[in-house]
Amino acid sequence: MKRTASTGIGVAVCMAMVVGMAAPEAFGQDTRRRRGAGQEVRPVDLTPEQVAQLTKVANDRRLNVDDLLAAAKTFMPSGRHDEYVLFSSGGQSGQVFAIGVPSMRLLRSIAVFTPESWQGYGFAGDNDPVLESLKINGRLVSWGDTHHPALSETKGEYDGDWLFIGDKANARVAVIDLRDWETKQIVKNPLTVSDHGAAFVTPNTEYVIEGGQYATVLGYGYAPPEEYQKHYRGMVTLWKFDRVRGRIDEANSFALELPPYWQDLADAGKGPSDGWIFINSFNVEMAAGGVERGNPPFEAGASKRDMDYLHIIDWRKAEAAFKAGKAKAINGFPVLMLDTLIADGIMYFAPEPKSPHGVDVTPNGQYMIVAGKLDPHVTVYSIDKIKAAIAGKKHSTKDAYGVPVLDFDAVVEAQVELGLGPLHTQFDDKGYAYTSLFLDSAVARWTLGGEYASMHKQTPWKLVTKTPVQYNIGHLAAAEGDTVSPDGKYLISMSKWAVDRFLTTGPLLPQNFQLLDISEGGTTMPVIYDMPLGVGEPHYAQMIKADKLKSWKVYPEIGWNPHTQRLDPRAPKKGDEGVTRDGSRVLVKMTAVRSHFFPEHVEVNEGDVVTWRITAIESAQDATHGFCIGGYNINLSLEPGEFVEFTFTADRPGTYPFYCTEFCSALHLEMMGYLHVKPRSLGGGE
Ligand code: K7E
Ligand code: CUA
Repeated sequence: MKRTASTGIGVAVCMAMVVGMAAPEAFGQDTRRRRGAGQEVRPVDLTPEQVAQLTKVANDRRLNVDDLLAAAKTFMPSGRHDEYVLFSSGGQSGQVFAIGVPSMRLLRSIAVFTPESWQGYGFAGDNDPVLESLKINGRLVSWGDTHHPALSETKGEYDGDWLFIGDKANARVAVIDLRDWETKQIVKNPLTVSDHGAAFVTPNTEYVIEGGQYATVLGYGYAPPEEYQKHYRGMVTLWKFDRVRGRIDEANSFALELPPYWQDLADAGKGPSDGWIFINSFNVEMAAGGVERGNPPFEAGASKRDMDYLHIIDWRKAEAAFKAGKAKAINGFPVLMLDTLIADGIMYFAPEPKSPHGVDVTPNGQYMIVAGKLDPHVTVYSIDKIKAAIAGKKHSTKDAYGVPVLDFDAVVEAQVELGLGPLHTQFDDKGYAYTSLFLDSAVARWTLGGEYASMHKQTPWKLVTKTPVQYNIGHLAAAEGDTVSPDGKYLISMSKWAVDRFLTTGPLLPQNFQLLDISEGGTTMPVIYDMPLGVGEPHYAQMIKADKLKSWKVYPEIGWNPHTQRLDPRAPKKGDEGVTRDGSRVLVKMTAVRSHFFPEHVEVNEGDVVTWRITAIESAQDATHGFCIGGYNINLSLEPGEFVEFTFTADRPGTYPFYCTEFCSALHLEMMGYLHVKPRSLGGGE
């Protein structure tokens, strides 16, 4: 490119922006100081001057040596990429958040149960397929309470292909494709209103597990609270996952009827416990509440007994019973009833200290760790002992519905005293387990026993250290922490209260994600980062090695339909644009490229039903366009190669500018056009 001395830079900048090259040198910047991914880094050898400089910065900012080390462990130079990605639930925001570790930078939100305009999720005109998928019994339910994300697994390892997440409020499970990080499917549980133990996967993602929580009359039935024990029931649903289609296969999914205890979290067995599902429960008392009638409140009534029941379910036997036609349809969905579960030996209970929250299977599949929030211990169950107890019929009692209860002493391996309010447990590569202590506001590190003790030469089942966190930790998530081979290194404390950790943001405060360095063993386990997350209350998260993700940089072909994940024959091609009419139905075929839409004027009559198709004919990474029509509640994200179709009724006459909502280029503001809706009074719509 030729340039004159006086105007060269300006022309170069303009040209680069118009053709869309991301060419920083054209902006006259010094790019040499900015390091890129993979660029060579020279070892640090501080000169006395640099030491003095660093010391001055530390003292000016009142940082101590631990702070400097923490900063060095988490700082990510521009252009360098994080080693892990944390996929976190977004709580009441209904979304999923992706966060880089160790930098703790928010990389993206993924819209799941709540319409989100930046991603154009739920803003594609009338009958938007996203909004259709969010309807429950015909009513739009446009938010979710996301709790537990689950990465798909192959042989017990995260494979980086899919992410599942449950909506506690509305008993839904979503499927996210990790190639384009978009929600592809939402299934609504036809049995229950709300859930909690969702989502968890079996080691080869045969099933996505959705456990329930608050008992109800299955299938949206009705019964008064006096008939709680008779008519209310719990459930767990096994959603069959079809990897080829990348969808939950509803026709081959089924559920199990459970007693009206409040089932809580679930985990799938692996290795020696593969084929089993473990689910906690509380309110075995079947308290029906009713403070207003002089009854004890739920919180007291549900905590009277010392023991609740760990549900131990043989999912392969359950699958066989389902395939043998033993399920009964409730609201059109197949359910294996309690009598079948008992007769076929599909489900057993084991007593567990009262009001437990988490159940977590160790990486070797040998032990199930149950944390009882009202008990200072974690209780460790052994799968070998469980199997032996079932085979040897060591169940001297039954529950009120006839489910055999295995003898506590026959199945328990150890109880480890950790502190107040243990909730959830994660694992590392050094034979340690990590348990969140809600009431203590701490993370406890303790030793596993069995083969872990011999392998790591450690005293089994023993508390090693506790690190205080701020404050009220719920879940925790370790690097690859739910796999058969956790990485250690990092652990996130999902602290529920922040209180004084950040600037006060009004009475509503952010959550506090705290990063702990767990790379050293023993009593060293410092907090090295506090990340405020002011967008909802996340519950659980999973952390995957970033190089396992196979994310697309752009859609594979121009005209790609993300709903079907293939090229769409309806996608307008360049040169094929235009507006056609068939009676009162109008078809708009449009392309979008830096920096114009084609066509730029679209003329319709009041009352026309307009189908509008846009292809983003871009193949450069990050060359995303938006498309909005103000006043019609329409906004799209048109990622490179993407095809979008939407339909709406042009029932509001006027002159509507439409424009690109993503700052895509220097002439982005010019990337616009007009929708002309001719009023009936002027002959439109006749
Ligand atoms: Cu908040 Cu897993 Cu729903 Cu525990 S859950 S904290
Ligand atoms: Cu396209 Cu802004």
